[in-house]
Amino acid sequence: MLSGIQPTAGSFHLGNYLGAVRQWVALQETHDAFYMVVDLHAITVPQDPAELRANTRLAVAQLLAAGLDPERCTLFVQSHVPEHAQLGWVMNCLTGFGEASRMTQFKDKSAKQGVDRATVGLFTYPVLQVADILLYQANQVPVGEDQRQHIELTRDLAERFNGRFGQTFTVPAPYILKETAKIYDLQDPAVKMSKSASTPKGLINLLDDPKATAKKVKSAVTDTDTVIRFDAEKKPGVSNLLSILSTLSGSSVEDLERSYEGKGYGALKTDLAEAMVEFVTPFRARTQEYLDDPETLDSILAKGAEKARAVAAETLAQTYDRMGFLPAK
Ligand code: AQP
Repeated sequence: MLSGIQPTAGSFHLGNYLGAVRQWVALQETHDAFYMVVDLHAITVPQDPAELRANTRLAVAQLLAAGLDPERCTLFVQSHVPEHAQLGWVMNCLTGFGEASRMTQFKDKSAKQGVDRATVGLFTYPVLQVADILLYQANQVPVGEDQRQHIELTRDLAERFNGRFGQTFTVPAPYILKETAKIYDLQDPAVKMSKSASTPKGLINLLDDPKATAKKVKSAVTDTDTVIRFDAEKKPGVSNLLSILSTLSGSSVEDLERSYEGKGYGALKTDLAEAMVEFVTPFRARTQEYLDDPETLDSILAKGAEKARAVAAETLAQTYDRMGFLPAK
């Protein structure tokens, strides 16, 4: 099991948490799990060095606050394991230019920046992601729906390499939970909640002031109907709120629909705002505790990098050998 998260946003948003990190916490109990903060991916767009450093520690603190346990999983920073960049180059040489050009995340992100400003790194970041996954021989990758195409690319490249050079890589599958595959913008429930595309009112950052979070929930866009029912097509706003509340409260969407029969949207929003505040208040406090102890954070990361490198180095050595690189004496 392998997954990663970018350190770019500062605070994780609700989509990151429900779509990915929450699953990471559950899966560390049942899988040999590798989780990383992907700083190499972060530099596909310009970064201020001091901010990147601070945001990387902040991302690690949030992952620990969310419940990752370094005794149960391998938690590390991508740049601490140079094999990522090394296998990334190999995978670049196996990827067709047209194939990489079809990645919709690149198209969306480069369109936002303007093609002339987009970097070659942004263009090939899905290929680096392929290397991230294959290095650990991961068979499952817990991600949100937006990453499905990249997992498909990973499968294609793993099969291509195995076909050409002999069985080397495990072919992974995406692990995407239907209920939280895509959390939508609270103000525009037709699009995913995203740090770069959402307006501040549509985006819930986990480290925001809980009062501001409650306010955003209460002003979420719904519809002119009054019935609380899950219908992603006709009632995207209400359905989004139901999905979020269902995951946070542990009640099924059907049970929630039943319990809100005859009640208005106000009741749903009030309960969701409460559930959010209940979740983010201790999360913020725990994140701060980890940030206040950078030595512990750094020692967790050092141990994580050591464990990750042991696996990554073995896969890379095997890959180089299969491709015909001379061994370094
Ligand atoms: N809205 C979402 N719903 C469900 N899952 C989501 N993820 C992101 N947004 C949603 C999942 O979060 C994990 C980490 O993603 P990332 O580090 O790549 O963050 P991101 O994709 O950069 O987040 P954004 O907000 O989507 O960034 P921009 O706006 O730059 O594209 C991934 O597993 C992702 O699927």
